[in-house]
Amino acid sequence: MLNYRKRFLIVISLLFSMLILFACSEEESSTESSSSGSNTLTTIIDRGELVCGVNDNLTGFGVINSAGEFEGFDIDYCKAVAAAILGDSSKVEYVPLTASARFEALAAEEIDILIRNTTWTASRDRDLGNDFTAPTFYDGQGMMVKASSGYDSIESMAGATVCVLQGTTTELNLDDRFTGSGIAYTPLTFETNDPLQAAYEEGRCDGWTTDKSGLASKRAGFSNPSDHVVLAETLSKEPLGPLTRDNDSELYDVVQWVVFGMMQAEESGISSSNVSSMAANPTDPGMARLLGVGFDGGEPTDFGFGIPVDFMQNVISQVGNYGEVYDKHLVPLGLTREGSLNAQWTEGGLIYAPPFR
Ligand SMILES: N[C@@H](CCC(=O)N[C@@H](CS)C(=O)NCC(=O)O)C(=O)O
Repeated sequence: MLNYRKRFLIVISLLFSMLILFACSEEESSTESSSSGSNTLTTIIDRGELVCGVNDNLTGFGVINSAGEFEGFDIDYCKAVAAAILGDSSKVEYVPLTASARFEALAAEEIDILIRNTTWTASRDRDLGNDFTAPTFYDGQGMMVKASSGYDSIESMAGATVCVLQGTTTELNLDDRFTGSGIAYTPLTFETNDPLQAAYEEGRCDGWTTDKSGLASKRAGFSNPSDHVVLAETLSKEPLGPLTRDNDSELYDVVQWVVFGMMQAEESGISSSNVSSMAANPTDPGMARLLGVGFDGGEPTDFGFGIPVDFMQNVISQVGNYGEVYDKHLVPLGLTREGSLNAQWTEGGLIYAPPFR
């Protein structure tokens, strides 16, 4: 009898410890899955809207137009991502950010993605915990001076005061270039662009340095652009493009392949005006894979992005291919593609998409 009771107790305590063990391992695995990086793609789908961190003060890239709407090259990439994920390019909440606030806003999950003329660098990629997609615009830093100043090179600017924005690569490159070459200068730094521009116009600084695309944009906004000259020298490499948080690979992969998809569409001759006929009748299997349709009676290829297989059709019909977006926003600033890094690879540039296969 005693023996039976003892056995019963052993079985009960064994069952009990197994229960505890199971509960603990459950807890462990659930913490593990929640700490293994968030899935912002799911959040965007559930919310029905993409929250995009942008610039609101840079004509051509991100600006609020006279109708009170955001527009520009970067804005079109926010729209493209929304079209890919949600099937509707208008499902975007734009969050305007200064250069110095942008990375914190992304890390704090105030935005899903940052598309704000942002340069891909090692420290921003690694230390700040971001993931950059392929660049959408290859830029470089320049220096703008008044035409009347007589400055014609960086070397001629010894002793100059230079206006620069805080929290940018610009600030660091400026010092590399001047201090590195033993050229004395005084930086005048600003948190936002408008007071910087005022200081430049009032002559409180002799030069204004930033990305050459930014200088083209600001120069075009002056009442008399020819009063200002952008020096020929390019001080740095500024590859600009979208970024997501580290370990957010579902969203990252979607953004990356939207970027590539727009490049590939241009290369394949698919534009907003012909995408529906190309999708109805693709001329080759590669085009069918890009547009998420079958070829010659076959099934469409699903790359497993977790969004509709024909996502690139929505992107191209609602936003356009790379060339359409570039021509619309950047050509008016005088940023021609021919002979630049932003030409297609087939024309000597760096705009190149890996295979959709
Ligand atoms: N690409 C550089 C510079 C980015 C930047 O903030 N550029 C300035 C001038 S092109 C800008 O966006 N100004 C608009 C503003 O801050 O209001 C970076 O990522 O640090």
